[in-house]
Amino acid sequence: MKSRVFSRRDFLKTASTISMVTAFGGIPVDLFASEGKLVRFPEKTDLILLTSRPPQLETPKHFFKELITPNEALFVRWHIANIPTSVDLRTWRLKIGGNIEHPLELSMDDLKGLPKVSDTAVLQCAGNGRSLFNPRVFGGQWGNGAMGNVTWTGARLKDILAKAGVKGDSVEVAFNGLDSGPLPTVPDFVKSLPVDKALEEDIIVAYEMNGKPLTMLNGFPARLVVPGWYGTYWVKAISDVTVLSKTLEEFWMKPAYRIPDNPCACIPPGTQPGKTVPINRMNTRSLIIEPSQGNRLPMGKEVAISGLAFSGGYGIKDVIVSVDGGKTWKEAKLGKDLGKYSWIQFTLPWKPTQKGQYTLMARATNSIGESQPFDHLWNPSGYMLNTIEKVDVTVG
Ligand SMILES: Nc1nc2c(c(=O)[nH]1)N[C@H]1C(S)=C(S)[C@@H](COP(=O)(O)O)O[C@H]1N2
Ligand SMILES: [Mo]
Repeated sequence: MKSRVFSRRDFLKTASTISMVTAFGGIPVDLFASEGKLVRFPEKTDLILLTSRPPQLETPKHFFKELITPNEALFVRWHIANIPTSVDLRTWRLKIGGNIEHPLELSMDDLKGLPKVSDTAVLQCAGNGRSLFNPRVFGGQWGNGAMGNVTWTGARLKDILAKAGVKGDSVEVAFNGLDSGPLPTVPDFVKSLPVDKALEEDIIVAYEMNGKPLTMLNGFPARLVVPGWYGTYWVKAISDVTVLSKTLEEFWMKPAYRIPDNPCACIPPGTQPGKTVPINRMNTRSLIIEPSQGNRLPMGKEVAISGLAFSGGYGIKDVIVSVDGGKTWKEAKLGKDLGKYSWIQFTLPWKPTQKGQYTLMARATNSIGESQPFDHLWNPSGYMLNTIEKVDVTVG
């Protein structure tokens, strides 16, 4: 039986160190917030600080050279200040209630007794890249480091719900974790999925990340994994699953985390949307990791333009790369395929033969033809950024 304990003091110690540094701010020149202040929280390596209470920590760019994001480097995002700092597995239970036949309380051993499944899946915050929105929008000013690719292992939500017996008139399934607001007026972080979505094969209650127990900050002892969908649904430190016979309309589902109800989830910059829907599946993205914005490259020497691409559960068909600001394109070579929810690495060798300024671009297309726009699409919450990025380099 395992329990993971950080004293409140450990956290406070970290927090007080942090309060002495200046808060992260400003729009990064690079598309990653490489300029931000680094901090180290329990079980994590040095990450870029956005806020300390609640912790919002961004992954530094160099970790994106890796196919799998190490546990200690995965970004951290909590919404409300009282986050769990220790969980005792002797008393922890996952409670299943609401519109079901048999209320359940599962221990970690019960959960581990269910068929064990793994998904390698990108976890990405809906607001990843928000600092690049113009006009600027409210919310955490993330660079592009609020994402990671992790192998998640746990029990299928579907198997858990089958044990509980979901009643026929159910509409949604809601998920709550052990975190709470600092005051009763701060809404608890509760999210819901349509019942058909919740019963999909690939949704898991994960108790391992990359073969190890979850880190405290990434949701120990268990979290929801909704492959292909934005991180907001991946409820951490999960404690309650409640089947509902109506739509959940609490704060974190409405008005928060909603997008304009149209195919691009976008509206003219600065305007207000009409109808909105809860944010859901991720769009297609590619990011150039090397070289970086502003790099100087030698002439006549081959370099690799490399990066990663992913889409909301349909796998990447191809990535094309331009070195002339989008006039001409070449298809990049794709790396090892870890499945439709994983990101895939791409690389294109390039030997510049003339001095000058070059604008590198990458554009991914998924297996159902979804791709990336050339222009910034705008929405008032700064969600779903997937513009084709430009990386300017100098040769010679
Ligand atoms: N309990 C709980 N789960 C949560 C959140 C939260 O605030 N509380 N934030 C969500 C959001 S918006 C994101 S992007 C992911 C971030 O997961 P990570 O901290 O493991 O990177 O957790 C999700 N799960
Ligand atoms: Mo998020």
